Amino acid sequence: MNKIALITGATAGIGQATAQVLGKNGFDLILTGRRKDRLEELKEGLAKESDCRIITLNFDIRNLDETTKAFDSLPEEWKAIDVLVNNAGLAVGLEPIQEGVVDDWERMIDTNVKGLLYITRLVSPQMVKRGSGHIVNISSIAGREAYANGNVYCATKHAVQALTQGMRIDLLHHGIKVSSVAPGAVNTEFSLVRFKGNENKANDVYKGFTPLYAEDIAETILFIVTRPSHVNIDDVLIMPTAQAFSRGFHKED
Ligand code: NDP
Ligand code: 8X3
Repeated sequence: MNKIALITGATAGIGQATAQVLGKNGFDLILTGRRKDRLEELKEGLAKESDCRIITLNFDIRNLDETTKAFDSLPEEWKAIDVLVNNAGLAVGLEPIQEGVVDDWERMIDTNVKGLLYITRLVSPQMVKRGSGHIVNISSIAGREAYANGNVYCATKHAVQALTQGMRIDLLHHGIKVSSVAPGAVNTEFSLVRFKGNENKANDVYKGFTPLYAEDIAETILFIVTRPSHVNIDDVLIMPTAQAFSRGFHKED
C-alpha cells in the first residue's frame, strides 16, 4: 500500500505543486482547501498523470468544527496518515503595526497558527498510535527574521518555527519526524492574497529577479519525506539565489 500524505492548502501554489510531486512519486493523497472546484480539477488532472488514490476535503482550516468533521469523514484506513504537510497559510496586508487591520491579523493568526494546530491535533494521535509519521510545517524566511510592516505575518511564522521544535520534542519518543521548510520569495498566489487582489502590486514583488517556484519547494518536501527512517531533515531555509535576506534582493531593471 502507498503511503498517505495529507496536504493542507492544495488548491494553489506550494500545496498544489506538492500534491503533484508526491502523487507522481508513490503517495496517495488527501488534498484540502476551501476552493472545491480547484480541488476537483487537481484530482482530475492527477488521475490522468499518476495512479495515486486521492480524497479531497473541502473546509476552512480556521474553523475547528469544520476541520474536525472533514477529518472524521475520512474512511478509517485513510486516517492512518503517514505525512502531514501543514502548508495552508497566508499573509494579508503590509502595514506598520500602528495602522494594522485587526481583521487581517486575525485571518493570519487563525490560519497560520490555529489552523495548523487544529489539523495537527487531529492527525498526530493516529501517528502516535502507529509509532510512525512525518509532519512537515511550511514556515518562511519570515519565521527567521522580522521585516518592515511584516509584523503579524512574521509573528505567525515564528510561531510555526517554535511549534516545529515543540512538536519534534513531544513526538520524539513516538518515532515521528517533524521538519520545517522555510522559503524565501516563491511566485504563487501569495502576494495576490497579501495585496487583496491587486495584481500590479503582486506582480511587482517578483519583478527584476528570478523567484523560487512552487515546484522548487515541492521537490524539497519530496526529498525530506523520502529520507531513510533514521534520518530527519529538521529545518530547511530555501531562498532564491537573488535573495540574501527578507528584504535583500539583487534586482535588475
Ligand atoms: P497560495 O496563496 O498560492 O496558496 C495558499 C493555500 O492555502 C491555498 O491552497 C489556500 O486554499 C490555502 N488556505 C488559505 N487560507 C485557508 C483557509 N482558511 N482554509 C483552508 N485553506 C486555506 O500561497 P503559497 O502557496 O505561497 O503559500 C503556501 C504556504 O507557504 C503558506 O503557509 C505561506 O505562508 C508559505 N510561504 C509562502 C511563500 C511565498 O513567497 N509564496 C514564502 C514562504 C512561505 P483556499 O484559498 O482554496 O482555501
Ligand atoms: C513569504 C515570504 O518574505 O513575503 O513568507 O514574508 S515573505
